[in-house]
Amino acid sequence: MPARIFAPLVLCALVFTGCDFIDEIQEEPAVPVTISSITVQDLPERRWDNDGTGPDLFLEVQDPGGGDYLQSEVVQDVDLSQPLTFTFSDSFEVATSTSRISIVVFDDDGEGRFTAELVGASESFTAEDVAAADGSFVLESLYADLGRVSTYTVVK
Ligand SMILES: [Ca+2]
Ligand SMILES: [Ca+2]
Repeated sequence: MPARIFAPLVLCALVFTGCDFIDEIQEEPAVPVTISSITVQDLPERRWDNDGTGPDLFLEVQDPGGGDYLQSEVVQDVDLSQPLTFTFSDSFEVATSTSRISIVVFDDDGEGRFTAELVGASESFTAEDVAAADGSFVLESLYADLGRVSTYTVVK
Protein backbone atom coordinates (compact mmCIF):
# COMPACT_ATOMS: atom_id res chain seq x y z
CA MET A 1 0.00 0.00 0.00
CA PRO A 2 1.47 3.43 -0.92
CA ALA A 3 2.58 5.37 2.13
CA ARG A 4 0.32 8.33 1.39
CA ILE A 5 -2.74 6.08 1.70
CA PHE A 6 -1.44 4.13 4.66
CA ALA A 7 -0.49 7.18 6.77
CA PRO A 8 -4.03 8.52 7.23
CA LEU A 9 -5.16 5.05 8.35
CA VAL A 10 -2.49 5.00 11.05
CA LEU A 11 -3.45 8.52 12.09
CA CYS A 12 -7.11 7.50 12.38
CA ALA A 13 -6.21 4.46 14.46
CA LEU A 14 -4.12 6.60 16.81
CA VAL A 15 -6.83 9.23 17.08
CA PHE A 16 -9.57 6.72 17.81
CA THR A 17 -7.46 4.70 20.24
CA GLY A 18 -6.51 7.89 22.02
CA CYS A 19 -10.13 8.98 22.28
CA ASP A 20 -11.24 5.61 23.64
CA PHE A 21 -8.46 5.68 26.21
CA ILE A 22 -9.45 9.12 27.44
CA ASP A 23 -13.14 8.16 27.58
CA GLU A 24 -12.33 5.10 29.69
CA ILE A 25 -10.42 7.18 32.21
CA GLN A 26 -13.20 9.75 32.42
CA GLU A 27 -15.91 7.12 32.76
CA GLU A 28 -14.15 5.12 35.50
CA PRO A 29 -16.09 5.95 38.67
CA ALA A 30 -14.09 6.90 41.75
CA VAL A 31 -14.13 4.32 44.52
CA PRO A 32 -15.24 5.54 47.96
CA VAL A 33 -13.24 4.30 50.95
CA THR A 34 -14.35 4.62 54.55
CA ILE A 35 -11.90 4.20 57.42
CA SER A 36 -13.28 4.98 60.86
CA SER A 37 -10.04 4.67 62.81
CA ILE A 38 -6.37 3.74 62.61
CA THR A 39 -4.44 2.56 65.67
CA VAL A 40 -0.65 2.83 65.52
CA GLN A 41 1.56 0.80 67.81
CA ASP A 42 5.28 0.31 68.38
CA LEU A 43 6.42 3.40 66.48
CA PRO A 44 10.16 4.11 66.76
CA GLU A 45 11.00 5.46 70.23
CA ARG A 46 13.50 8.26 69.75
CA ARG A 47 14.05 11.69 71.18
CA TRP A 48 11.61 13.25 68.73
CA ASP A 49 11.32 16.59 70.55
CA ASN A 50 14.21 18.66 71.92
CA ASP A 51 12.22 19.65 75.01
CA GLY A 52 12.16 16.01 76.13
CA THR A 53 8.41 15.60 75.68
CA GLY A 54 6.90 12.88 73.53
CA PRO A 55 6.32 13.51 69.81
CA ASP A 56 3.29 15.47 68.62
CA LEU A 57 1.84 13.04 66.15
CA PHE A 58 -0.48 13.35 63.23
CA LEU A 59 -1.30 10.80 60.59
CA GLU A 60 -2.03 11.01 56.89
CA VAL A 61 -3.68 8.49 54.59
CA GLN A 62 -1.75 9.10 51.38
CA ASP A 63 -1.68 8.33 47.67
CA PRO A 64 1.64 7.11 46.16
CA GLY A 65 2.60 10.70 45.29
CA GLY A 66 2.40 11.82 48.90
CA GLY A 67 -0.92 13.65 48.51
CA ASP A 68 -3.23 13.21 51.47
CA TYR A 69 -6.69 11.65 51.30
CA LEU A 70 -7.13 12.15 55.04
CA GLN A 71 -5.20 14.05 57.69
CA SER A 72 -5.75 13.64 61.42
CA GLU A 73 -5.57 16.24 64.16
CA VAL A 74 -2.24 16.54 66.01
CA VAL A 75 -2.00 14.61 69.29
CA GLN A 76 0.48 16.33 71.61
CA ASP A 77 3.21 14.59 73.64
CA VAL A 78 2.42 11.00 72.74
CA ASP A 79 3.63 8.13 74.93
CA LEU A 80 5.01 5.75 72.28
CA SER A 81 4.88 2.78 74.65
CA GLN A 82 1.08 2.83 74.29
CA PRO A 83 -1.12 2.31 71.21
CA LEU A 84 -2.55 5.53 69.78
CA THR A 85 -5.87 5.69 67.90
CA PHE A 86 -6.78 8.33 65.32
CA THR A 87 -10.44 8.54 64.33
CA PHE A 88 -11.91 9.85 61.07
CA SER A 89 -15.41 11.00 60.22
CA ASP A 90 -14.88 11.66 56.50
CA SER A 91 -14.59 9.04 53.81
CA PHE A 92 -12.42 9.62 50.73
CA GLU A 93 -12.29 8.52 47.11
CA VAL A 94 -9.55 6.74 45.18
CA ALA A 95 -9.28 6.50 41.39
CA THR A 96 -9.59 2.70 41.21
CA SER A 97 -10.16 -0.23 43.57
CA THR A 98 -6.48 -1.17 43.17
CA SER A 99 -4.98 2.31 43.70
CA ARG A 100 -2.24 2.09 46.32
CA ILE A 101 -2.94 3.77 49.68
CA SER A 102 -0.55 4.09 52.60
CA ILE A 103 -0.47 5.50 56.11
CA VAL A 104 2.23 7.95 57.13
CA VAL A 105 2.84 9.26 60.66
CA PHE A 106 4.59 12.58 61.33
CA ASP A 107 5.87 14.43 64.39
CA ASP A 108 4.60 18.00 64.09
CA ASP A 109 7.28 20.54 64.99
CA GLY A 110 4.86 23.45 64.94
CA GLU A 111 4.67 24.32 61.26
CA GLY A 112 2.62 21.48 59.82
CA ARG A 113 3.67 19.05 57.13
CA PHE A 114 6.71 20.88 55.76
CA THR A 115 8.82 20.82 58.93
CA ALA A 116 7.28 17.66 60.35
CA GLU A 117 9.55 14.69 60.99
CA LEU A 118 8.66 11.36 59.39
CA VAL A 119 7.99 8.88 62.21
CA GLY A 120 6.67 5.89 60.29
CA ALA A 121 4.92 4.61 57.19
CA SER A 122 2.84 1.51 56.56
CA GLU A 123 3.00 -0.96 53.73
CA SER A 124 0.41 -0.04 51.13
CA PHE A 125 -3.12 -1.34 50.73
CA THR A 126 -6.05 -0.84 48.35
CA ALA A 127 -9.78 -0.15 48.43
CA GLU A 128 -10.20 -3.86 47.59
CA ASP A 129 -8.32 -4.79 50.77
CA VAL A 130 -10.62 -2.54 52.80
CA ALA A 131 -13.72 -4.04 51.17
CA ALA A 132 -12.50 -7.61 51.77
CA ALA A 133 -11.56 -7.02 55.42
CA ASP A 134 -13.80 -8.38 58.14
CA GLY A 135 -14.09 -5.25 60.27
CA SER A 136 -10.40 -4.45 60.51
CA PHE A 137 -6.98 -5.41 59.20
CA VAL A 138 -3.40 -4.91 60.31
CA LEU A 139 -0.56 -3.41 58.26
CA GLU A 140 3.09 -3.46 59.22
CA SER A 141 5.61 -0.68 58.88
CA LEU A 142 7.33 -0.32 55.53
CA TYR A 143 10.74 -0.70 57.18
CA ALA A 144 11.72 -2.20 60.53
CA ASP A 145 13.40 0.40 62.76
CA LEU A 146 16.19 -1.20 64.84
CA GLY A 147 14.34 -4.49 64.54
CA ARG A 148 11.08 -2.92 65.76
CA VAL A 149 8.09 -3.36 63.47
CA SER A 150 5.30 -0.84 63.92
CA THR A 151 1.72 -1.90 63.26
CA TYR A 152 -1.21 0.02 61.85
CA THR A 153 -4.65 -1.40 62.63
CA VAL A 154 -7.22 -0.09 60.17
CA VAL A 155 -10.87 -0.24 61.28
CA LYS A 156 -13.61 0.16 58.65
CA1 LIG B 1 10.26 16.88 66.79
CA1 LIG C 1 6.12 17.22 72.15
